Amino acid sequence: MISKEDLRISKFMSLVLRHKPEEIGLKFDKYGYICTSDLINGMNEKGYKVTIADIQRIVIEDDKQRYSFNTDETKIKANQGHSVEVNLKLEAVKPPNELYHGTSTRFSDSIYKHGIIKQSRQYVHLSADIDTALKVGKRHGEPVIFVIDSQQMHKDGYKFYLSENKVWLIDYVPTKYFRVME
Ligand code: HQG
Repeated sequence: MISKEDLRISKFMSLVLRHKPEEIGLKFDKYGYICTSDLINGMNEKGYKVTIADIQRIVIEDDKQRYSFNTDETKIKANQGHSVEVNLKLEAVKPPNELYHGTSTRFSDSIYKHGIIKQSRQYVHLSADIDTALKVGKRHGEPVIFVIDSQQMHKDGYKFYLSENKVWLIDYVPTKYFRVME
């Protein structure tokens, strides 16, 4: 189990590494990396007392493997979830026959009407298993799971990407490719 303090640190890291590097006066390089020492200094200025050892521990122990270093650990990035355009160097890969999107029942009507849209993020996030999709859905309220016919989408030329931490990413899912899970 992650400690309360590590959770607090990790949440701030998510904010900086996915959405707002400017929060600590930084910018992403084009691949979404920032300098590890700049992250540590910036976090300390914001009152998060972190050392390289804390960051290394969080990167290794994070339950969803949200972050990764470059090989010499001088740079760090988030593996997915960005709202800022970054190049994650992902190549399109063949998806499993079905994927899952967990969301809240309050979005169902709009999803049936418009399809699954990426909203503020760089991609729509899909899960490979039902359990994970359920957890994602519960973050938003009463959960509902949409089953995606990824096999047909792939045949029809849609591109699927797999992030380093195994989240499936896609630009958009039109309504004809999903059904609600009973
Ligand atoms: C919904 C977490 C209305 C969509 C998770 C979702 C994930 C629509 C919400 C990652 C819609 C966006 C991403 C439409 C989609 N009308 N609502 N047409 N199309 N939506 O948080 O997938 O713990 O940006 O269903 O585990 O929930 O942060 O996306 O409910 O992997 O690492 O709009 O974030 O990871 O919400 O979650 P989000 P998400 P972390």
